[in-house]
Amino acid sequence: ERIDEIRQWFAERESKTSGTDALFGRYKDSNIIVVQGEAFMNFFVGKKLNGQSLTPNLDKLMEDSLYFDNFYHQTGQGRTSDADFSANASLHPLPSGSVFIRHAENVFHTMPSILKQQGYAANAYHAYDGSFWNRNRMYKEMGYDRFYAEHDFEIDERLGWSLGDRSFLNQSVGFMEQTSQPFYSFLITLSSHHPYNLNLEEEDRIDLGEFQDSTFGNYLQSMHYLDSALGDMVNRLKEDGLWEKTIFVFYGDHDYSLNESAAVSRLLGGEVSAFDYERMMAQVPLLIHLPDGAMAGTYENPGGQLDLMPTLLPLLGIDTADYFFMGSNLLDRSADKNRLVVLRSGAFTDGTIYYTPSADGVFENGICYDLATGQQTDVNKARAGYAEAVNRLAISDDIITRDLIPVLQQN
Ligand code: GP9
Repeated sequence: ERIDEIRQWFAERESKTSGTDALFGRYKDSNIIVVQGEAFMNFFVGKKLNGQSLTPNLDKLMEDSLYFDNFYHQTGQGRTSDADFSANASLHPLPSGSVFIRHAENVFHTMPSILKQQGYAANAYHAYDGSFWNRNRMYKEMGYDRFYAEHDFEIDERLGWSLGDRSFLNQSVGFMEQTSQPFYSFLITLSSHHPYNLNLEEEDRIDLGEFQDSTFGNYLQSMHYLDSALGDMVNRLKEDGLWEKTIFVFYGDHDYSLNESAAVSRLLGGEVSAFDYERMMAQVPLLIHLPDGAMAGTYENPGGQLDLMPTLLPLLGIDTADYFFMGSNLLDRSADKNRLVVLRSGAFTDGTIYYTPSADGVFENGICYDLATGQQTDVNKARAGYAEAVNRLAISDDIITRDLIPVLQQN
């Protein structure tokens, strides 16, 4: 019975979208490079500190990219591994623990495995101990050809936990140059990990002013460094002739583990309400650069990490209808009226309201905000969304904990 209910949910969701977007298949056989940025949030993107741009390279990249500025991380206790799982399997992470550790042996419809069937090479890159978050095992199960971990890199820039992002991204592009095309490359940066106190070269430093010698200041500094490393990576991809053959994606993985709403208010030059701050802590940037720079602009429709695969695969001409993805295509605007971004906490948004659950789990005790005003509104406006959010999380949990994809696939 439960299997039928779950099948029904996917079938109904499918029938509510046109299933196509204007760009379907336009970038067939392009390479895909996805960079997942450690603790990289959205609130400082495009902002200035003491007259200096915090993210000058992303700002420039945005000029010919799609920038989703109402995009949410959907992670739980599995942090970086949850972001990876959400983006590469389009299911919600678990309410406790990490899917990478608890259910690595399961069958999932993953980005590398789907692209491998289309003749792609698929590699993962992360310059740290390969056993962290059970990646050695999980990446094999997910279908990557190879996982380039710490021992594959020359540690010629020691920073934070391991190799500095600048060298990591640069050496990773070197490996990609040796890889048959088309390829899918998934990279996870690391230098900007908490507690953010990096011993940086003078040229990577910015004047932190009032935030000097604070963890918040160090955070902004480490984000600026990652932005700079990304800029160098993009330049190298352009020099090497890969840029025009590649869909390049950057998104942040999760929040920054700080409670700094007063500092954020000062950075942004205006009082940030408790609700604004809560929402900021849930938002990360998503940038997609298409090979011909098409569709550039800022997109305000809400989205989340689960939407990555359903958005990217159609660009390559891959129909996602047969896969059990819980996310939806951000470029299929016919899906907007049914769009609901559900966070692991149970919070959700449809782009007009944002619901925050209460700790006791009673619907009426949660808070519903009207996004047009930023003010609290009648909680009943969130009733339908709440039922759907609870349903989605339960479906995803059942699929994962009972390894249901092989069963769901049977006719
Ligand atoms: C380590 C890195 C950190 O490999 O991914 O993970 P986090 O602590 O941010 O979840």
